[in-house]
Amino acid sequence: MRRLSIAATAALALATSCQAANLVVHATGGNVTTSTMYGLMHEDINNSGDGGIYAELIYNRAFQGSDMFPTSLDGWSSVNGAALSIKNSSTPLSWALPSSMNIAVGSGKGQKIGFRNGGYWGIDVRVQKYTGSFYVKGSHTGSFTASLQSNLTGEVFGSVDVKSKSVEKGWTQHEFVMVPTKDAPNVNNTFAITFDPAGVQGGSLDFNLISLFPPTYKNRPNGLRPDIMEDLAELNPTFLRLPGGNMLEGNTQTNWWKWNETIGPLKDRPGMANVWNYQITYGLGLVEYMEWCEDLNIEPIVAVWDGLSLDGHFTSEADFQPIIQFALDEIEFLTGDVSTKWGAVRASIGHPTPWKVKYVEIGNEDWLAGAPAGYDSFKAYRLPLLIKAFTEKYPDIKLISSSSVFDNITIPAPAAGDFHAYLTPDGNVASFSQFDHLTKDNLTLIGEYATVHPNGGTAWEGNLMPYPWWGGSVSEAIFLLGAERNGDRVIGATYAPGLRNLNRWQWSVTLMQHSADPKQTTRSTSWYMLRLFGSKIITHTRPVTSDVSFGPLYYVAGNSAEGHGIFKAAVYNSTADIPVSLQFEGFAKGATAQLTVQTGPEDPYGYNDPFLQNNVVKESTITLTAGDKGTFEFSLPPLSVAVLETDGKGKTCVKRKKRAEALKV
Ligand SMILES: *[C@@H]1O[C@H](CO)[C@@H](O)[C@H](O)[C@H]1NC(C)=O
Ligand SMILES: *[C@@H]1O[C@H](CO)[C@@H](O)[C@H](O)[C@H]1NC(C)=O
Ligand SMILES: *[C@@H]1O[C@H](CO)[C@@H](O)[C@H](O)[C@H]1NC(C)=O
Ligand SMILES: *[C@@H]1O[C@H](CO)[C@@H](O)[C@H](O)[C@H]1NC(C)=O
Ligand SMILES: *[C@@H]1O[C@H](CO)[C@@H](O)[C@H](O)[C@H]1NC(C)=O
Ligand SMILES: *[C@@H]1O[C@H](CO)[C@@H](O)[C@H](O)[C@H]1NC(C)=O
Ligand SMILES: *[C@@H]1O[C@H](CO)[C@@H](O)[C@H](O)[C@H]1NC(C)=O
Ligand SMILES: *[C@@H]1O[C@H](CO)[C@@H](O)[C@H](O)[C@H]1NC(C)=O
Ligand SMILES: CC(=O)N[C@H]1CO[C@H](CO)[C@@H](O)[C@@H]1O
Repeated sequence: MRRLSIAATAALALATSCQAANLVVHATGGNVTTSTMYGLMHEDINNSGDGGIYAELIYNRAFQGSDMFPTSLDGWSSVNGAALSIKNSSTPLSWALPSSMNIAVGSGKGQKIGFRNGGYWGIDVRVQKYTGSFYVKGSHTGSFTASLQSNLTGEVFGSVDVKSKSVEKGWTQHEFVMVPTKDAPNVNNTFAITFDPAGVQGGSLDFNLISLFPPTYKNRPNGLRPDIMEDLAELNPTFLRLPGGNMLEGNTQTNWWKWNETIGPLKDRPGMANVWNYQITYGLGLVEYMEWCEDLNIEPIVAVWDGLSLDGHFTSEADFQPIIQFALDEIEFLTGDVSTKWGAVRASIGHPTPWKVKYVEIGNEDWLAGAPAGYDSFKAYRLPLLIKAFTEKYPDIKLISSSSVFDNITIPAPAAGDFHAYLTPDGNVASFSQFDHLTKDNLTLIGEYATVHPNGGTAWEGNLMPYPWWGGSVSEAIFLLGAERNGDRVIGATYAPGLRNLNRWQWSVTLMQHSADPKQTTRSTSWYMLRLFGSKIITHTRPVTSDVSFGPLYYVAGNSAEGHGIFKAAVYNSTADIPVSLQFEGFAKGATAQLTVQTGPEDPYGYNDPFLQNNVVKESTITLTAGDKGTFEFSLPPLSVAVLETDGKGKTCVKRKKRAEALKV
C-alpha cells in the first residue's frame, strides 16, 4: 500500500494555505434543499446482515443451501456423542426449508445428548432476556434443555427446560425464554439443546429453524442489534437505501433478491446465495427493512430488481413484463391498502397499515455488469419501461435510475439518477464542484461513496485501506460539502457499505465494524464526521461571497428549518490554521453561535481500531459571539471538519426578509 502523507505533501501548497478567509453569507437567494442529505445504505456484505445488524445468534439456523453454498452442518457440533447429519425429509418443515438436522441417539447412556452452535464467531451472553425457538419432528417424551455455556470452561450461564411436544409425524415448534444468571466474561460461548435419549422412540429426532435472539432494538421480534442501531440512530440519518447494491442484482438470472420470499414466517424464507460469498437466510427481509426505517423515522429508498444480474445477463424486452409486474407488486405490498392483492398479504402478516414510500430506485449500477450490452438494454427498454409503469401507477413516487447523468445517460423524465463514488482523498476533493453542473432536471442521489484507497493507490485491484482513516474522512467531508451546496439537486448521500463483521469480510472500508462482542462495535472516523454533518440539516442554501477561492477551506452555508444560520466547512492540504471571518448578513453584534470542530491524529492515516477501541477523532464545541456586522471570528486547523450554528438571536431583519420571501412563494 502506498502511503503519500497528506500533511507532508501539503507543505508544497503552503503559499496559499495561511490566507484568511472573509466570508459573507447572504440572507436571500439560494435554494430550498431536499433536506434528506445524510442517509444509510445497507448491503449484506460479509455478515453485516446475518451475523451483523440482524440480531439472530444462531449460525446456519435452518441448514439453508444453494448450488453455490451446499447445505451443511457448518456451525453445529455434537454433545455427548450424538450423531448429527443433514436430512432432506420427505415431509420437510416447509418448501423453503427442505433440509434439517437429524440427531441419532447412538449408544450414549444416561447422559443427555444433543448439539451446540457457536453463533457468528461467538455469542454475547449477559443477564438479559433471550428468546428462542426450534422445530422438532420425531417421537420424544420428556423435555429439551436449552442452555448457554462457555466453550472454554464449560461453565453454564443460563439454561431452561422446554417440555417436549414432539411427535412422530409432523413438525412442532417449541418456544422458550431464557435469562442467564451471570454475564459471560467473553464471547467464546455456545448455545446447546440437549435431551435424554431414553425419551426418544425411533432412534432419532429431526431439528430445524433453531433460533435464539437477544433483546432487539425497540424489542422487535426478529429484530435488529440494539448497539448497532443506536449508533446508526445517532447519525441522525434521513433515509435507508435498501435492500442493498450488488445483493439486489444477484449472481444470475435465477438467483437474485426476491422480495416476495423475504416476507412472512421465517419458515417460508428460503434465503439466497449472496453475491458476497455466503448463503443468506432472508431473516432480514423487506418487512424488517421497513421496520428499521420506522424505528429510525427515516425514508426508505426501495430499490427494485430490473432484470440485470452480476453475471452480465439481463432480461430480454420480450420477457420484461413479469419484471415490471414484480416491481409494481413490491410497492403494492408496501403501500397498497388491504383491498389490493399484495396489501392484503401485508395485512395477513401483521401489517395492515400501509407504509409510505417516497423513493423507488430502479436497479443497481446498471452501467457496470454486462456493459456495454447490459447498459444499452437499460437505456433502451429496462429503465424507460419501468419509469413508464411506475409513473402510471405511482405518480407520487420519486423514481431514481441506478445510473446518474455522470454515467453517460440521459435519464427519461421525471426520474433522478444515482451516482456512486469510491475515490482517493484527492479524488474526493477534486469532485467538490462536480454537482454544480447538475440542472434542476437532473437530480441525483449519491447512493454510495467512501474513500477506499490512499492518494496514489488508485488501482482498483489494489488493496483497500484497512479502515476509514481521518484524512480520508476529511476528504469525504469536502465531497459532501460539494453535494450540500447543491442540496436542491442532490437528493442525499450515503456512505457505503455500512457494516463489516471483523471475522469474515472482503470489503474492509466500512462505516462501522462489529463482531459478536459489542465492545468491538466501532464508530469509524467517517462515522464521527457524519454525525457532525448530520447533526445540522440545511433546509435552504444561501449564497456566500468570499475573498478567497475554495481550497484549502471548503464550505457551504444556509439556514436550518428554524431559521438558524448554518455553516459547514473542512480544511484539506493546509499546514497552518485558517483564520475565518464569517458574517451572516442581517445578524447584529452580540449574536451567538456554537462552533464544533473535529480534528484527527497527527498521522492523517490514523483510524479507529476495533481491537484497540480507541478514538482518534477529537471534537470540541465553543460558543462564539459576533462582532461588528454580526461577524464571527475563528480559525480552523489543518485536516479539520467544522459546523457552526447561530442560535437564532439578533437576526430581526433576516426574519422580516424571510417572511417577505415566504409571501412571494
Ligand atoms: C441555486 O441553484 C442554482 C441552480 O438551480 C445554482 O445556480 C445556484 O448556485 C444555487 N445557489 C446556491 C446558493 O446554492
Ligand atoms: C438435500 O437437498 C439439497 C438441495 O436442496 C442437496 O444439495 C443436498 O445434497 C441434499 N442432501 C442430502 C443429504 O440429501
Ligand atoms: C469450542 O472449542 C473447541 C476446542 O476447544 C473448538 O474446536 C471449537 O471450534 C469451539 N467452538 C466454538 C463454537 O467456538
Ligand atoms: C474466542 O472467540 C474469539 C472470537 O470468535 C476468537 O477469535 C478466539 O480465538 C476465541 N478464543 C479461544 C481461546 O477460543
Ligand atoms: C417470488 O417471485 C418470483 C418471481 O416472480 C417467483 O419466481 C417465485 O416463485 C416467487 N416465490 C414464491 C414463494 O411465490
Ligand atoms: C454513451 O452511450 C451511448 C449510447 O449508449 C454510446 O453509444 C456511447 O458509446 C457511450 N459513450 C461513452 C463515452 O461511453
Ligand atoms: C494536495 O497537495 C498535493 C501537493 O501539492 C497535490 O498534489 C494535491 O493535488 C493536492 N490535493 C488537492 C485535492 O488539492
Ligand atoms: C469474506 O471475506 C473474506 C476475506 O476477504 C473472503 O476471503 C471471503 O471469501 C468472504 N466470504 C466468506 C464467506 O468468508
Ligand atoms: C446528461 C443529462 O441527462 N442531462 C439532462 C439534464 O436535464 C436536462 C433538462 O431536462 C436535459 O436536457 C439533459 O439531457
